[in-house]
Amino acid sequence: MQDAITAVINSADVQGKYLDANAIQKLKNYFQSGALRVRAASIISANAANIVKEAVAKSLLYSDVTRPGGNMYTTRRYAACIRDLDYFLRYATYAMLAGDPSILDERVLNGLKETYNSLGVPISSTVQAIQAMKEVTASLVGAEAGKEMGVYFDYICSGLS
Ligand SMILES: CCC1=C(C)/C(=C/C2=NC(=C\c3[nH]c(/C=C4\NC(=O)[C@H](C)[C@H]4CC)c(C)c3CCC(=O)O)/C(CCC(=O)O)=C2C)NC1=O
Repeated sequence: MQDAITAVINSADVQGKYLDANAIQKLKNYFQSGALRVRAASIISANAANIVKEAVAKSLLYSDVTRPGGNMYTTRRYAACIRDLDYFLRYATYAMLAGDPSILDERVLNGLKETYNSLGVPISSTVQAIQAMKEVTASLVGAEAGKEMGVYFDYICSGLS
């Protein structure tokens, strides 16, 4: 896993150089948004179950996926879907704290699309649910932090598409 700081330092180190103005600016932006990131993470962790529940209500409930024959039909599969959404929320929060998406590649997206395809988990409905989590989260943490979380929700969606 990388974060905004190691990303900047690794890239300077590869060139055997001190940080240039651009790298310093990246670090400044990251440190300046530090309090915002920590505050957002704390709001999200206190409301995680509700964020998932509201997002499901907005996007999946009473749709084809929850009806007989749908991929969320049966308690076991419904629970697996809720669990997956909670994974996405938790790992997007980690990535937002780190200011870097690499943890999503390593722990979430690696092999996920193939797993979903082989189990018939519909990607488009999953993406809709993640987009709904993005909206619900933004309404809780505010526009600025919501935008930052949105980067990582979108990252998961493009990794699945
Ligand atoms: C931390 C990283 C991580 C992720 C991301 C993960 C995902 C993941 N989701 C799975 C299943 C599943 N995922 C879903 C999800 C959904 N079905 C829908 O219709 C909805 C659109 C959607 C929810 C948004 C369902 C229903 C299953 C069970 C499918 C089945 O067994 O038939 C499986 C197969 C094994 C299992 O059932 O546990 C994995 C590995 N596991 C991990 O360890």
